[in-house]
Amino acid sequence: MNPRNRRDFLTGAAAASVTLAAASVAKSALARLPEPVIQDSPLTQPPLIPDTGRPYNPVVTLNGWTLPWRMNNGVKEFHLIAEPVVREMAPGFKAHLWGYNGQSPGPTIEVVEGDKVRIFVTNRLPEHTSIHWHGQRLPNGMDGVTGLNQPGIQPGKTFVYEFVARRPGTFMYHPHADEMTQMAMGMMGFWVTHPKGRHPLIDPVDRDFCFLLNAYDIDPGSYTPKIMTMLDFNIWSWNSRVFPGIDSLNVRLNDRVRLRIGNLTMTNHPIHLHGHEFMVTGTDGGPTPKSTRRYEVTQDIAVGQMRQLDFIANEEGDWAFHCHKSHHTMNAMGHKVPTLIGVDHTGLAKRISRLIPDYMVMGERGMADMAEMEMPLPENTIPMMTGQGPFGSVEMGGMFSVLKVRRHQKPGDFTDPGWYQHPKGTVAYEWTGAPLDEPVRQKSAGTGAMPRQSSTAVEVQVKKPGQSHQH
Ligand SMILES: [Cu+2]
Repeated sequence: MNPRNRRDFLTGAAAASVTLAAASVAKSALARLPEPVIQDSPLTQPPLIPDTGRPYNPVVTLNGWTLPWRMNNGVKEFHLIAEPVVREMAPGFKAHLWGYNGQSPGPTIEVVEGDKVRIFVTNRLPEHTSIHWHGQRLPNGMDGVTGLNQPGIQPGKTFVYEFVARRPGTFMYHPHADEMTQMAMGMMGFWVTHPKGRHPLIDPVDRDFCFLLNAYDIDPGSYTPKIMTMLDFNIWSWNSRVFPGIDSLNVRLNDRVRLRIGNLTMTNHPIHLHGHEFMVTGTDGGPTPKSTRRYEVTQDIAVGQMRQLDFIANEEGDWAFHCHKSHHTMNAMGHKVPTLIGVDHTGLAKRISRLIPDYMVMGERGMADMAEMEMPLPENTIPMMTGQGPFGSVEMGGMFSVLKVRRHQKPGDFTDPGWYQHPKGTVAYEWTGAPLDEPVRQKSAGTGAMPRQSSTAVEVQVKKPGQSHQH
């Protein structure tokens, strides 16, 4: 932006704030800041229908919300407050995080391609911060890297970022100041730039959902993430919520649905949708060329990446939607339990319980028991795998939700329709006919390129639950 444009761009009151931002914010300037909106609820808020500026179809942020703006001489003005927050990650489990405007992640920012945007950032953290607008084309001095592009925003100060949202797509924002701490504490948010008018590569959709993948290391019974953890996180969340605290994605049968997902964890997540195939219609660089699109049911999302997945929700039901790394669909506790499948504790447990009355054996038949048990848990901890479905425990945690496709969901209605009522004869059922005979096992030594080498059978000794003899 050349100096002349810059003068045009910074008009009136906002220009005054910019001048003051690097020093202290005077009372007169504060009076002119856009009113910061603080969100108290961790639940999914309805889409924010734009009442000023170019029209667009708003997104729905899963367990989140969109930040309202103020239009000031053709500039969209937003106000973010970086501050400590208490985030309910699931009912019964609260985390002490850092975030923006009352929640972690911060609010989603929605603008339209070509919009002039001014974002005021007030720092109420105990240390300096900054915001990097991940993926955007912008003037170098607005890129938010502390020390490189700007000084850090000191506690109590407000800085102003200004740029034109030049290309449509899916973006994120996060600090670029003491990043290890501030990201581990939950400072991040989503950004969507909608196309102005019809775009050849961006189809209009009926429902547009977005959320961030994030992760924390919070010991059972505690509230604050450990910030030194590099890879071994124990809370795998979508928008700082874990199953069963993640809201379902509720859509109408035959809706065109878009899922925008950004990854600000320290590992990749293969995101898997049941019952439908989607196409990757957008990546970090914006909409994908049509020639590159193909149907998928799982999309891996690497660290720092954004992906936009489009599909038609044309199968009714309650469809699982989750990260396919099985440890990422579990909550804390799962990591340090040894594998005890096949280990018979009979006798041992009885002897130990004489010494420790509360002693309980875990994992002897697999871990599913954990989901059913009324196990005593430390305060502020939710079970490793839980969540009641219509047929019992879903045995999930972490990065898991449900896509609910319903014939009678009204257009624009995002409320939970309840569990799917399966038509008669369309649910897997128990076989009640003749019992299983011992199956005939293949005894052939094999032929061809790789015949069996040894005639000595090597067998793993397996002891099944409820059997005292070996077999
Ligand atoms: Cu994952």
